[in-house]
Amino acid sequence: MSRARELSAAFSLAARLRSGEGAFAGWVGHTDTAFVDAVARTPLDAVVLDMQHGFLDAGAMVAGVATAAAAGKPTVVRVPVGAFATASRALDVGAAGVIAPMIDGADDARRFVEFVKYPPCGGRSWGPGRAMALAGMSSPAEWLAGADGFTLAFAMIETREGLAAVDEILAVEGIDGVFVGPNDLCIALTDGAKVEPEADFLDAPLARIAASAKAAGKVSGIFGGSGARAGVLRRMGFDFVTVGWDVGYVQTGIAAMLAETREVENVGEISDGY
Ligand code: 3PY
Ligand code: MG
Repeated sequence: MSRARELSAAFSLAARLRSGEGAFAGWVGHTDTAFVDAVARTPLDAVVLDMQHGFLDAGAMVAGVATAAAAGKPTVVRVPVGAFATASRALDVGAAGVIAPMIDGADDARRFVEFVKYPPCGGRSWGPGRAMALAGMSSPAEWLAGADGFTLAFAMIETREGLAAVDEILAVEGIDGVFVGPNDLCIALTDGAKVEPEADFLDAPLARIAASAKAAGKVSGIFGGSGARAGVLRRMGFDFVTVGWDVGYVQTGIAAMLAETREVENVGEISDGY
């Protein structure tokens, strides 16, 4: 039996993305594990826990990873800018991947790898007890031999410098893929004039990033602000696409329900005396 098949579903993401199957993930910045559980128990393939702009501290991240794993879903943790030690910690407690924001070049990428890949590729410190438990693995030797392969290190491309250096970043050993932040990329490319993550002028650079990752034999991810946009981004060639975000799920759900409510209220479809 292959190592990938011995792992629990919480660690299935790397193999899935490398096979070209692609994955859609939910996006959670809130701390409540009941909310993480609700997102994990949808048909989405994975859950991103956002420690950069979301509200999760280390405790909420640990609980969120465990909650999604219990629902059979992998988590990818986005850490704050430069918080590479937090990325190590997320992997130690069972995240299937980590996203480092604002990576501007190969030097930033190598510093990130130093924290999230074991020697000889990086200098990740040993302490994966919780991750091994969630993976259903008891042999430290087996974990050491396999972990770099089944956990994903994503470098975020969301600055002018990062975009210009995307091939060098992808060439860094230990970087498994890039993840695009289209909001910041739009701000950067318009010198602060616009935050329009779905603007047409972004399509060419986005398609180029996805193609560069494929050419490098690595995976590409991106933040998709809506269901429709996520579909477009997947078609554009991205492997790992997030779909909306938690507050958006509540707001769009309520807006859709209220629209239904108003329609029925106005046409009087319910003939039960009201
Ligand atoms: C961006 O679009 O800049 C992101 O970081 C996604 O959250
Ligand atoms: Mg960003």
